[in-house]
Amino acid sequence: MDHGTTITQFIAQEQRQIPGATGDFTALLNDIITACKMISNQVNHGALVGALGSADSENVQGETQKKLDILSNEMFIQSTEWSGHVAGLASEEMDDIYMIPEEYPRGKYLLTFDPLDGSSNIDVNVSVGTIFSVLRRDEAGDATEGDFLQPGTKQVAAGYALYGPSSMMVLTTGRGVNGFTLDQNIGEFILTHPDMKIPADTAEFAINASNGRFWEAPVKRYVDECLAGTEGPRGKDFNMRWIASMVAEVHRILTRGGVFMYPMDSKMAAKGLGGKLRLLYEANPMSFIVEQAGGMSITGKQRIMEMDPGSLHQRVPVILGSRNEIERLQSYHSEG
Ligand code: AHM
Ligand code: MG
Repeated sequence: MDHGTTITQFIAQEQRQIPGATGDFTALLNDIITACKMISNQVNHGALVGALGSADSENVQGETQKKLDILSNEMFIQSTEWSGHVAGLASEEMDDIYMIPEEYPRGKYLLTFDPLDGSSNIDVNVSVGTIFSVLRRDEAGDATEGDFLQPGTKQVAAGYALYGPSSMMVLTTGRGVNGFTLDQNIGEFILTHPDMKIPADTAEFAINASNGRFWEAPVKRYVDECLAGTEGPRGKDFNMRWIASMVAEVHRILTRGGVFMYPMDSKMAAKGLGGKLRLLYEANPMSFIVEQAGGMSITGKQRIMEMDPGSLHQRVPVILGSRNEIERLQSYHSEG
């Protein structure tokens, strides 16, 4: 019986076309996939395995950690540290970079991840996800924090796992974007969404409107024009969504188009924050995926993937999605 193409087969076939590929990269992606299957399993079982609720601790950004944030982080480390493919790891849930233990060999890749994004949604059983990004490091030995501070254009691969009604993995290695659905019976991600493309036009946007009074003028103008509908300057009605789970929002945009915004606002500026979402393990991997699917991803004026990161947990404004809408938002930012 034909179960279709597994994600492992797909990656191996892709890598075979790259001259000089050693198989290290395929093996690293396999370890990441294993981590995501383990997290998917815990998320699916939820309260049955006592995984819900707060862990009574905070991460480096002062956010309360959920039990599943910590568990997912541990699963990611356990699945990837031993293999000899990574020189270091960095995660939303760890203050500093994670050094590979003495007993394991070091590899040529760096891995950044948000083990469970949107975790405020866990206890209410709404979709959450894992986001990851793979960078290269050419020197031997242990990684330093500085090695991770590469612009998003240097990413070798990026992806996310979405734990929703079905669990999915969406991946890019710079040759388009492909989506795989977890077949729980055989424990494999199967290619179900080949060559995903974001439609250039849309009539749907996503933003946390409760921050409206803090937005900058270009975002306020864009949203006001959408809300004005057929009578306004856009001449059409728009629909709005806010899941508060970036993986689920990006997945919707990859499936049917749309705009996602977590823009800069005066409330965050007053706290000295550069935005809500983190550059290295949220904004950059999502930008790589969105651009590979034909969309755009900017801070407002600037392409996110061209930013030079200043620190591991740096935050940035994020505006991404259907090309024609993001170009419009970019032009509003350049004017104002
Ligand atoms: P997290 O990494 O702590 O889960 O935060 C990131 C999440 C995104 O998935 C989502 O877009 C955003 O935070 C929601 O923020 P808000 O609660 O302000 O609407
Ligand atoms: Mg996150």
